[in-house]
Amino acid sequence: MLSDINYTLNIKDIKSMKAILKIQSVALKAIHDFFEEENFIQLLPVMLSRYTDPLLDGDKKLEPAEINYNGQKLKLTQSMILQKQVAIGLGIERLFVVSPNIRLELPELAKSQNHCFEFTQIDFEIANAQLNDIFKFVERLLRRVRIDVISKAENELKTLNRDLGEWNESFPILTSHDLIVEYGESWKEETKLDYTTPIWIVCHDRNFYDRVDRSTKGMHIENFDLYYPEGFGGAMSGGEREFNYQNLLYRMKEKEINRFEFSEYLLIAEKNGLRPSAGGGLGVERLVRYLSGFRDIGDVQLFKRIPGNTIKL
Ligand code: ASN
Repeated sequence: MLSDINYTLNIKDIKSMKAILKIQSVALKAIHDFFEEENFIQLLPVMLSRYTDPLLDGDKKLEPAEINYNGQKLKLTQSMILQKQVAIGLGIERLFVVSPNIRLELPELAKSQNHCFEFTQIDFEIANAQLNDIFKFVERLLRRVRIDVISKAENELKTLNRDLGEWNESFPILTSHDLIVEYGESWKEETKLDYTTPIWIVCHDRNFYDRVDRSTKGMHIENFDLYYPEGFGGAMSGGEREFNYQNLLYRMKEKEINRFEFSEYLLIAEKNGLRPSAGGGLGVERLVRYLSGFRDIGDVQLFKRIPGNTIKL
């Protein structure tokens, strides 16, 4: 019986799920079309590697999952940032990957309604780009997705009673410092970020690969998050990248990262194999959640991967 299957999968309403999946298909097609028109090369995802993005984003999670294969310990991808940097260094100047990530978030994060321990991101990187280039590019990309969804998934939006509203031409830019002053340290609680248009939030002390500008007074970190309007929360993160060997070593030390775990990456950097670039990763499930107007990320995954939940299939 279909109703029994729905029960097993925790799908509340198959009609809504089909509408969500149609919206997701239109969004993915718009993203692919846009990247192709903008002369990006699509790389295939990597799922296992010697080391992966250590993340350092403040969310509590377990160590990256590891498997033993042929006498090697390999980690499941948390993000392809390091591979993106190396590919840029090889001269692939504009690239994107539809990249599955495994992040073993602690069960308590289920209540954030914002995290899946397995999800997909559209990870992209542009050689010689700076934050402003990325902002303009993503604003155009998301506008394209929005327009395509409104025109090609009109019926599905109606089924879900979802009105995507209007957006500003360019999205406002705030700093994490502004938000701490306004809301305190817990500014990330998305309900507080209830703007009518997406917003950029810059300068997060996060990862060793984020470029730090020490030329201005204090320390400015050239990275960003993008938040959706209406309190739908985080859309993507990214930044300008550190590519200089000495700076990378310095940042790893600052972040208490064991440099020896990243030996090949650092060797490439030491041989001047990395180049300036910037990019980011757009979470597909979070995009679909926003487009279809659901609050809980689990509601838009056909096969849910919510922290702490028992996997049914
Ligand atoms: N994809 C992100 C980036 O490009 C990294 C991440 O997902 N942690 O910066």
